[in-house]
Amino acid sequence: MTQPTLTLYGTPTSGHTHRVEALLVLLELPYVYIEAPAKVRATETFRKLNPLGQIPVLVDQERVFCDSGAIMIYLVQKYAPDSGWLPTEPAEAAQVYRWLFIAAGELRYGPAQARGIRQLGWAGEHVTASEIATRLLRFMEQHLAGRSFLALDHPTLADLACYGYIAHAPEGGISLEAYPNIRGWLKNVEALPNFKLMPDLPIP
Ligand SMILES: N[C@@H](CCC(=O)N[C@@H](CS)C(=O)NCC(=O)O)C(=O)O
Repeated sequence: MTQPTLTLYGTPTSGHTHRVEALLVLLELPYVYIEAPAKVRATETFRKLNPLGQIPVLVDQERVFCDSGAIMIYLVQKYAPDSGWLPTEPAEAAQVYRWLFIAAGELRYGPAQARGIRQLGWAGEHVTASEIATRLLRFMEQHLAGRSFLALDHPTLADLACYGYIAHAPEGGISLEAYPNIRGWLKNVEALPNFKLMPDLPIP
């Protein structure tokens, strides 16, 4: 297969960007990275790529892909369909999709929101985000009992989608101290060969 020409727009502190970048690295797909902080996202040029003004955005040749979950699914289906990151068997795939939707729901409005409020100037109530985070973390803790990875017995997009904002939850004042299964799962993800870490922000 010819090497793809992929361009990723993102920022280093964005967990949404991180999950896509981690996948690109794990799949050994070469890419160009363009940093797109708020100033860049407000430009007409960027809004042509994503009218929502959000990162990540992936451009593959002339085609533009938005939304981290959609981008990850696209990358696996196009470049690594047999890799196991997104199984084709429907019941297995559903287990992975479940976590992609949790990543866009409870994870985004819980741990990610709390970190955004504390670190990045996002608007919102920390107490509300904290409640959503606690509910999610309690569920994940019991779900991960006896499991190494979130969706299946091997790593999938589910793990990449959830890793960043869980690993960096303490930066938003959400402690992982009470969740040993979650901390074990984070180590399993970090131990994947070639796994790209997300840079730390100071813990408040
Ligand atoms: N559903 C989107 C959400 C992405 C998202 O919220 N990105 C944030 C940065 S982490 C962003 O671009 N926020 C700017 C904005 O919403 O105006 C995805 O999964 O890619």
